[in-house]
Amino acid sequence: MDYEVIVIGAGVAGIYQIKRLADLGINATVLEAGGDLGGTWYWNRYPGARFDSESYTYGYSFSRELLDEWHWKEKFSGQPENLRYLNHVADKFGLRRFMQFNCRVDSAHYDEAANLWRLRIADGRTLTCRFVIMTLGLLSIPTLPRLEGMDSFRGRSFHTFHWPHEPVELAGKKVAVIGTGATGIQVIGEIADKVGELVVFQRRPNWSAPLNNSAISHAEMADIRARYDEIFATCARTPGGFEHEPDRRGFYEVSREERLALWDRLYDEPGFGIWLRNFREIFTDEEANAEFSEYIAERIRRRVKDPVTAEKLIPRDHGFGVQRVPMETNYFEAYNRDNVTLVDISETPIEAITETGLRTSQRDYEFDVIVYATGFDAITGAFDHIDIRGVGGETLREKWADGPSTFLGMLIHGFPNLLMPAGPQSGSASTNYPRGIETGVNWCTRLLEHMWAHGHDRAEATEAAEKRWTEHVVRMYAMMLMRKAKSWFTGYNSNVPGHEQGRIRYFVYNGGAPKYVATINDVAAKGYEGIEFGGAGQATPRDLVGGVSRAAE
Ligand code: NA7
Repeated sequence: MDYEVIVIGAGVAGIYQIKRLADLGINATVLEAGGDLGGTWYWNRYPGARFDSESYTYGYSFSRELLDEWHWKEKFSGQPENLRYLNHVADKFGLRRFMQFNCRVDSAHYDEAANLWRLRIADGRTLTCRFVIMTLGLLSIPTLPRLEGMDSFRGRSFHTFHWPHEPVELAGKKVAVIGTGATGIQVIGEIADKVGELVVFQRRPNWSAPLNNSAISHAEMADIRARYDEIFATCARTPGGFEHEPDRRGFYEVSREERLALWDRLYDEPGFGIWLRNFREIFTDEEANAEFSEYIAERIRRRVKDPVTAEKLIPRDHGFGVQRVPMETNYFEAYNRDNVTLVDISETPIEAITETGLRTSQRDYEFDVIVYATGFDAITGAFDHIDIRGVGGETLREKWADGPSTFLGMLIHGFPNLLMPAGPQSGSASTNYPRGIETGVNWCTRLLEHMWAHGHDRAEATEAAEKRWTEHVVRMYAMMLMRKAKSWFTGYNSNVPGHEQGRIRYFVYNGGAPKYVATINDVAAKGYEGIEFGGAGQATPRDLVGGVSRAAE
């Protein structure tokens, strides 16, 4: 066997996972498809890419020294700085030597007789391991529209995820942006005043609100450092894993004036407060949601000068917050500029990409650059891209064809020794990712330690436990207005075969971080109820699991 553990993916989760394994002296490696570490922050280099989480709640919490030495320069830090941070973490803890880059895993097959996983790498190698840990990212498979002529365009075109590493000259250029999700909204706000001409092709508008970013001074950072314990404790007790706590007053218990006062305040505050500090009924009660959505619509009307454009930017098919809320900087003001045009492609669809631009049902456009901000094959897409086979050759792709089923979002019946610290239906999928990721990695690592301590060499979620968890996840959707929205939260993607119909996929756990953590801790405390173990009953000798591999040596 080549490794005791192979981790797939060197993003925020993979970096922390290998740190934990390295500390334990386990023979482990990380395989990463990209040319370097960083995951989301390695790939998404488009202008305007930044956190929507407060930077200091996004960073790792596991090392006091790291917390004490890192200065987040902005409340919502941008991609270059975020990538620098992840590199700093990897270098500080000597993790790079466990990582293999440009290493795409094509398949992972469980060999029942030998009780090991056999991974085929795109470079032709086969690697074996006892445990495989999937830290693949929830939004790591970008999806492009299926439009005629896409290869014929003679200018430059790319998905935001594949934004080139070298600077892209935009000054004076005619630029198209297709898509107005969180990504499109970041790009548009950032480039509107830098390009010659910008045409935004919008299929459905999204509700969004100001990010209200600002710099963090040395004095402010010193204050944040002094409060880190308190900050992480707050994140741990809020449903979203942020500092933002919902307003516990009942929506209907306070007057309309009090509601407006709260909303006026939240609109000017930084970050997701407008979403997560709001009344809880916004997520569950149609009327409450409609009243708040109308409040935000008024804000849009006040910011966008042309009333026709303003109305086009106001969503009609869903209420505020039932899809992931994009946070914006100068987004609505972009449409007040003479060089920016909004094209509603629900009225005039794109018919084809041409050699010189694109054609809608109404007219031809010429562009130098076409930016596809068209989203991702979310949550399960990265799993579907690897040929994963478990017991009896069952493929995960088939098993999850109608949506994922998991135990705690971390194990899958029929796929022993495969762990997902931040998998579909886990607590991290709907919360401030790194907070959920640390929880998931710690839990998976503890499970492995438990197994090594007891000489277990096989762990598999029982069918009953998986069914129970999945039904629990499904039941929680019943309360959420989110179930009605066509968004990646529920598995909708018009560019992925089988995902166009808006049939709900129960992707995320909606019970909130505290309940999730309590549940998984309880499972562990009860001796991993719901997991069947195989193997001896005495500790695995250290030399069988140890001797951490140093890929780069
Ligand atoms: P999203 O939120 O899935 O947004 C994708 C956008 O692209 C959305 O406006 C889509 O319109 C649009 N889209 C997708 N396919 C097409 C085609 N074929 N034609 C026209 N328009 C299209 O992805 P993002 O990258 O913005 O955000 C993903 C997450 O990244 C975000 O939530 C954060 O967590 C970070 P639609 O609404 O489907 O009509």
